[in-house]
Amino acid sequence: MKKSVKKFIPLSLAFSMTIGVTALPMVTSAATTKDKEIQPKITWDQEKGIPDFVSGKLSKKKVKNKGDALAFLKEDNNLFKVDAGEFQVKDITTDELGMTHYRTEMTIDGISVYGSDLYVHVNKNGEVYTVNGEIEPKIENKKWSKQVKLSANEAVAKAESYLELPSSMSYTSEPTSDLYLYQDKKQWLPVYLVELQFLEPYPGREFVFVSAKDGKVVEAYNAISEAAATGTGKKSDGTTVSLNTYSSGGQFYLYDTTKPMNGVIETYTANNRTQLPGNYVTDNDNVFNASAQAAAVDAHYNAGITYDYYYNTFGRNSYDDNGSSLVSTVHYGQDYNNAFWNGSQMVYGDGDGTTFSPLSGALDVIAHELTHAVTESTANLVYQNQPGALNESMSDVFGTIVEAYDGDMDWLMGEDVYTPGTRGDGLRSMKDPTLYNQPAHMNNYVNTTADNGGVHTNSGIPNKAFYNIATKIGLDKSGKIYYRALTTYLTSQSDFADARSALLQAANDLYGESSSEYTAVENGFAAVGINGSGGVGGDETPGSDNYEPNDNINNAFGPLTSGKTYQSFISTTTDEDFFKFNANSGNNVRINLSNLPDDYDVYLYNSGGSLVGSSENARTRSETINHSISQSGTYYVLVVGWNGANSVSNPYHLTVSVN
Ligand code: D38
Ligand code: ZN
Repeated sequence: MKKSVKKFIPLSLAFSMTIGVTALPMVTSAATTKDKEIQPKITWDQEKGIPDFVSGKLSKKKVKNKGDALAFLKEDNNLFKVDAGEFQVKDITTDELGMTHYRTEMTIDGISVYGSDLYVHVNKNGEVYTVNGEIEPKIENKKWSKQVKLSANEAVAKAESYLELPSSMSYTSEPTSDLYLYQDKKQWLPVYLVELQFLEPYPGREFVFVSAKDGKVVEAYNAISEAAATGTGKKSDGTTVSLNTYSSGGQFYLYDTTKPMNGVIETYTANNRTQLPGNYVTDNDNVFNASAQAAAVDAHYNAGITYDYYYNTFGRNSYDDNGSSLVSTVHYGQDYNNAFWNGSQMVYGDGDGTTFSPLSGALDVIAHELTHAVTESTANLVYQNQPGALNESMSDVFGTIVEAYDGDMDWLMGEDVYTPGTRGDGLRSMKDPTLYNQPAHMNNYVNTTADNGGVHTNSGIPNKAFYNIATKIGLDKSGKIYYRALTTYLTSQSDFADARSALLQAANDLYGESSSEYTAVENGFAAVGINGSGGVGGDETPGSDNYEPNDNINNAFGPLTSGKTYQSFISTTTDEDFFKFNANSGNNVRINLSNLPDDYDVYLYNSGGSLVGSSENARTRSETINHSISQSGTYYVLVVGWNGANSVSNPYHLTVSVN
């Protein structure tokens, strides 16, 4: 509430500005000719047009007790005099200066007026020297209590259903429900002010104003955010860090409300069980230094750093860029040697103490998990085969970058928690994936059905490409290029070749096609055997099918460049390869299929999907179709093995010439 600066105001003026408050002959008489120079000082509540702080010699009679104080308000006081209702003394204190303070509340028809606290302050001599607070001068004096139709308990039930709280609530203190007169959109009405304190399903100190007339909620707010606190925590590495916490009911929680999020960063413990999210991690004195708290401190602190990285670097507000809560649970299961993102939150095991120490102790692990969430809400790379390995690689890439953002640069993943008894090792290496049984080149791509098609294995190939790039242009620029590719160009089915294209496009956008950054991406991928297959007519990669999936007319690869030779594979008995090209009416098209390892055939379809040409020579004889185009449009070429013919070792050569 805006208040004017404290200043002397002649009483006549005070009087004229006082609306709805009876005049003050008494105060004038209190300032008798004898002490005329002592004018009361008045500050004003400008919204209500009434004084809210008045100091001076205000009382005529001595005020010795509660009754005198009320009598003063009723008879002597004119500045704060109300037309309706009366005052009740709620509290009396006497301080070390010998002054007595009567805290009163305005009531009408026995109902307290919400927010109408008025203090009467009495000095050692029994003189009222200050009156301050808020009154409501404009309420009608009527039988408000007649309008009350709900009981206090019914109001609690209305508040609970308004907040959609579960039926089995456990309150941290007994709900209260008190009747007040309350102004809602200029209308006065009796309400129950219901206060509910709880920790689940979210930390709440909810104040709900329920109309006592009809049970409607007229106002509600959660006061818990006022409990934000700053504590300290001891991490598993022994360092002490500052933590954003909050206090409630005499306890402190790993609950961070300080970020510009819609949600919060909150950390739970599963208490070595597997129920998620588990229970809040609490502490009595906001110093989270017990050894059993270290895993939670690590998770909470590291989630904050990862949030900061994405927010400060890219303006990304949490994993979904919508400020959603970052929820972590530690002490998941028993001796659990892993960590994961479950689609809604991060989960960390304690490890068995030999293979792993508690996994939240590693910032790269936390950034890895959180990046799975970022990927899920952006490119949404499916967690299988090449897209799955790319998904893994993105998590390792940002695991590395976020750890470096925190001042700890290395090329290993999980080294801070993996095999606590062995120094210098990790789970994966970006620099040399082969150290941990990962391929570092397409020549060694692992075809497997295990681990969703080897997502944690083949990630070594794009990881090594990242290493190649980052060692040329640095982590900052690499992070920008990778983030842009992840959030702007990659899609759910993107494979390694698509990642190359996406990263090249991102590098082009940010630094230009002739920049050293662009070249670094090109060379970084070429060195692991991922060349320009995404670009039409580029070099082919031995042993890999660069144009898959092109198994039907709708995902045909192309448009092909006229006259260029494309190498690819019919890799299974049922594989079919579609390509497309554009041609105009009057063009002559020549399709050549050669270098055949087996009996392959070729077919030509028009844009309507009708067969317009074919070549079905026996055995490994080359195939040729000549066709003159009568209608402009997209045409489709189908390469297929006769009777299941295929080869994963020898690529066919396809050339389409449009003249
Ligand atoms: C090694 C050993 C034992 C267990 C594991 C690995 C051993 O050497 O004996 C299991 N494990 C843990 C991890 N990877 N495999 C580490 C984490 C870290 C580095 C992020 C990891 N977790 C997977 C992920 O987030 O991708 O990579 C968890 C995937 C779970 C999907 N169901
Ligand atoms: Zn992962």
